Amino acid sequence: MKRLFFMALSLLGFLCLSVTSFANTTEYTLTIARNPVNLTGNTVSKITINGTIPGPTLYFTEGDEAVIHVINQLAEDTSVHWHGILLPPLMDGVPHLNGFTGIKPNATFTYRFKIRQTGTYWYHAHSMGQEQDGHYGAIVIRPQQPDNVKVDRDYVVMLSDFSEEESSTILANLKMSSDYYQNARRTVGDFWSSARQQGVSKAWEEAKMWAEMRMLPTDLSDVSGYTFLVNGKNNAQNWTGLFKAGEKVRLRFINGSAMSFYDVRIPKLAMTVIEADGQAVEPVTVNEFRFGVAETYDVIVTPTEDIAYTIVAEALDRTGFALGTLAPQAGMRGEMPSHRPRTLLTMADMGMSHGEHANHQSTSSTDSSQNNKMSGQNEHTSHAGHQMAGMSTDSNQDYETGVKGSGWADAGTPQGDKALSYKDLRYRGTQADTRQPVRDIEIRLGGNMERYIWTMNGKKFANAEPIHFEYGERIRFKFINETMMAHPMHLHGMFMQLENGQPMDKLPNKHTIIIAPGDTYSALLTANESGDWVFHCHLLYHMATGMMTKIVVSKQDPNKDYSLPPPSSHDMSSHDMSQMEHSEHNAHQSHEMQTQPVTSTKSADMPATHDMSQMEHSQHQQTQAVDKKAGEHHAH
Ligand SMILES: [Cu+2]
Repeated sequence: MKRLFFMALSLLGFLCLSVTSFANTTEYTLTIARNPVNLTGNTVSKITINGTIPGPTLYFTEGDEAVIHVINQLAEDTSVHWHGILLPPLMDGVPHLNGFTGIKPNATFTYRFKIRQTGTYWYHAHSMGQEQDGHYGAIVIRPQQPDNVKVDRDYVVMLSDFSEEESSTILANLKMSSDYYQNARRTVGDFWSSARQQGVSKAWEEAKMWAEMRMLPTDLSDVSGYTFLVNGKNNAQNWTGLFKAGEKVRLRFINGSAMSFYDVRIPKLAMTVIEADGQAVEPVTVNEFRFGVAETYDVIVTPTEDIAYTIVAEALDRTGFALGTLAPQAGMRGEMPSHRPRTLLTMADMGMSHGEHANHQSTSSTDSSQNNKMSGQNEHTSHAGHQMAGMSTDSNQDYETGVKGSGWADAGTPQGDKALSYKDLRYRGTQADTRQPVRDIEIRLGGNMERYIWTMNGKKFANAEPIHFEYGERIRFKFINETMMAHPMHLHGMFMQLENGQPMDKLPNKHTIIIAPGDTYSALLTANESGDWVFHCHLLYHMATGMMTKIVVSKQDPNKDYSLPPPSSHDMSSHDMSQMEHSEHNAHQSHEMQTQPVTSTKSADMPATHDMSQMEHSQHQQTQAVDKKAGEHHAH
């Protein structure tokens, strides 16, 4: 009896707790306006949110009712998209979808949605090029329960690429000539240095091929000349996060750039990645990570010395850095980095050396580095070489940073350092849906450089038919990148599970997946959010010139049972590649452990993975229940 009473009491307590926390409304007002901004020595008119670039960081707690009033003081329509947030389609903020018509000049639009997730996200305009012009900011969602990741400091580190030019001017320049910003074009000197390496006739053949394709081997990025910012500060302004030696610091990295990828590192500090795209992953300790446009990574660092550490985000085209500082007091500055060599595109980036690639793998590591040189890369010890020494694979779909031997893969990671790879990402928790997909959807990424048009399955957005999914359907996207650029593919409204060689219940959730040049990737999706959602490349000028499509998820059928079979931890993805990858991953793991003392210490400074998984699991189930309720609501 006593026991029953106690149970009733705790149930009552639980109900009270959930009622109060569920009733919590968190309200913000964002004013979008033009203001003079000087980050480069020249004052230019840019878009600000509440007067600043980036806009204010919005903090929520899981379960909150978010209410955000957006006041448009621009002379043109605007919008706000909540990047990575699960919400009703009308609140997603894409004009001309789901009945949302954009926010007219001098009008106010109020966004309302329930927060059903935790993590680091961001918001930005989905109108013209406004995002490039300053219309973006960070979102941090804290868990309802005390956070299972205990830290002493917690900072947003938002990277962006600032230009004095207006986005409309940049787009016009690209339309005029796709190599407008290629000031780093291949020189006669480059030709003779590759001629020395591979003989004049081969070098000539290659140069002719690039010319015929109207591409330059430096095309890894197509806009340069940016000033890179950390939380809106340029390198001289030096954004600084304070710490006391020995403290645990959480850094919420957000790549809010319009067009720029980075290699991110903090010399002398190992980073333990705990979330990717806001979603929990099992801790993995790295020295650096390749950072795609629109992705986020949460890392934990523990600086032990009373010195200034430099946060280094080096742009992929090596034209600049976004720099910040972690220091025991303000005004300190760590070591300044020097640029790594700029890599050139190779045949592997073109997806043209797959045959060679297969051979490549079976050769010894010495031969591999020889191969690297032959394909025109800079001569230094590359990460790819390091990986190859300990692994054997004959799959092109290797989830490394691009196809081996490609310019994209050549991050210039020092020997012995570990760069994060997509296949390191394991969902922290158990994926609820471990079903095999019922069908594959092929997404071919293409482009026409002469007209600066970017396409999905050969069509630009204006001409593309939407892709239809049944509510609850399990599908697989197969991405085939037929271009020489990486495309960060972003799906609105739902998370994809990247098939990175992990078991089905451990596939990481991603809202944005970098598809490396000439590479293929696949991802699973449970279509459990009804509505119209866009799926697009997050490089702003690729999206603006057509690399976008619409996905339509049907309404829930009230007579249908959508309950899922219990998650299976043994189920592997039916994808052959993935199975191969899995065994490789184990090999990779043990390889890393032998050569990377840094990874073996991770359990010491992180909570036990097991406990975290359990907490995540219950959180996840809660989310599922909310999902279902939201779905039922739509059906009425
Ligand atoms: Cu793209």
